[in-house]
Amino acid sequence: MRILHAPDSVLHDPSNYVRRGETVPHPEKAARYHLLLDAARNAGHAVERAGDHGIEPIAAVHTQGHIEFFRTAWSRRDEWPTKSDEIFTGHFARPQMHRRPEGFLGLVGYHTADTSTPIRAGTWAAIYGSAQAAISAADAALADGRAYALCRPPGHHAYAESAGGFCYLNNAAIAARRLQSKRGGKIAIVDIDVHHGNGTQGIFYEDPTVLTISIHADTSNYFPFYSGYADETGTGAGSGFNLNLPLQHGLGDGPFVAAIEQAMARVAAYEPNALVVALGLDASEHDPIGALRVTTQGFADAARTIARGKLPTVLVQEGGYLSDVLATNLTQFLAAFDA
Ligand code: Q9C
Ligand code: ZN
Repeated sequence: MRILHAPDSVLHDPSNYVRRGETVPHPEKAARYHLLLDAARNAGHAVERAGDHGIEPIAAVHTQGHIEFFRTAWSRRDEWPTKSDEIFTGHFARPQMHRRPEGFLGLVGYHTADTSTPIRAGTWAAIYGSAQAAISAADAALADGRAYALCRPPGHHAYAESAGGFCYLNNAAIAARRLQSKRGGKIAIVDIDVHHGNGTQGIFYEDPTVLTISIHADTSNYFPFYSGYADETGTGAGSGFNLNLPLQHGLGDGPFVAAIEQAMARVAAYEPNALVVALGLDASEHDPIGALRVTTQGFADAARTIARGKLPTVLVQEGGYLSDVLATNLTQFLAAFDA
């Protein structure tokens, strides 16, 4: 399988964030890029640097304000009161308090939803490169039937104008719009990251031409908390085109793969022209921030279940954090997908 990646991914390497009330080391480290890339290369896949397709495919998903904010944020750091290698705020816009302010201090909290998406000198280059990997992989999937985008930073918690949950630009959503612009018609997104794909859901919530499905650990006491429930089914023209399949914490391969089977049955009924898989690997039993107990065999079964759909497919890396099995889970997923 072709593996599309962007070396600029490593230019963003966050230090700490607030998790469950505590400041802890940030798990979305640049080391993930090297580990996943080496794993794919050692497994014999064709590793390719992503092309530069410009801002237009990103602007198909994100607002101009969001893009300009992150593109220029580091160059505005003289507007930030403290000098450190990271900009992040404690002020966040709320649903009833959502004016986009002019000043930089307020803009940081307008375009981020939590403490996990700091801005560093290399953040824009890294998130732009990560999005380009998704775009290049979409093109590769239309040419070859499938491709893997090694996206880092990840994307599925990012909304049209809000970063959050380690995510800045929604790579899976960008890939979906790229597929749609090249191939036309309907696109499906199946998100198997252990966290609800809230940003992706939000981006397409009123859109019947992109079916969004997320399988994740129940969010009633787990990030992202404020969405991910089974009664969120879309709105307006998008009614009926969002499906959430929350799983009780601690469940393993059987229920995880069964939920993916249910998702793929819905995808088949929808008859899309292509599929995006938001491929988080943090449902792993060994993931440091996960809440499910999926084994390497479970990920291989998941891959076979998705591949049986026989759709042009872009696999977009989402979460999945450093552990002894992260590399193996990726290579076994890719091997099973291709078999
Ligand atoms: N108190 C992905 O896997 N934890 N993101 C936040 C908030 C954030 C995970 C806890 C977990 C984000 C792409
Ligand atoms: Zn995740």
